[in-house]
Amino acid sequence: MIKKVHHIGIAVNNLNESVPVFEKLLGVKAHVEGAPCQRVTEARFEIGGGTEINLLEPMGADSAVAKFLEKRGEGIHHIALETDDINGELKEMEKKGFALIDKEGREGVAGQIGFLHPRSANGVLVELVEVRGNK
Ligand code: CMX
Repeated sequence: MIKKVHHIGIAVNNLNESVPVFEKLLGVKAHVEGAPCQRVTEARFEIGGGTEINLLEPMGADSAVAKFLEKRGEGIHHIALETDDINGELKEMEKKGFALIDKEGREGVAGQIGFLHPRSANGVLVELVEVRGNK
């Protein structure tokens, strides 16, 4: 079952420029942290109800976010939906006809994560998250 929107990921070229913009917009301070497993540096803003807006700056040219920025420019990169059971949810999504990028959950910043391909969700990259310690 999908519990809520966990975060919205936004691709940016430069966190130093974008963090002040989003601090002004959201009225909260960012928590900035490297996420080498995703080849990005993230600035996370918690905006209530445990939902976050995450700015993503690529760590190098091999990052999925670098490729996205090159092709499409800055903007919304993915939405992340929280579930209690990442592997069960990925199986369910596959049964419902969604194309999986990850057959099984893998380690991410917040817990176990898995992606659905944007071609099966109206052009939106969807991440599923089972938050660490929430089970
Ligand atoms: N949202 C929507 N569409 C996207 C997309 C995105 N984020 N990224 C790529 N696409 C589209 C491309 O525009 C392209 O469309 P067309 O075929 O119409 O041109 C298509 O998907 C294929 O894209 P591509 O540029 O050839 O890129 P790849 O196939 O190499 O990779 C994807 C695309 C989504 C499979 C890959 O980026 C991926 O596995 N992503 C999951 C992991 C990830 O994004 N990690 C980043 C950080 C996440 C985090 O910090 O939480």
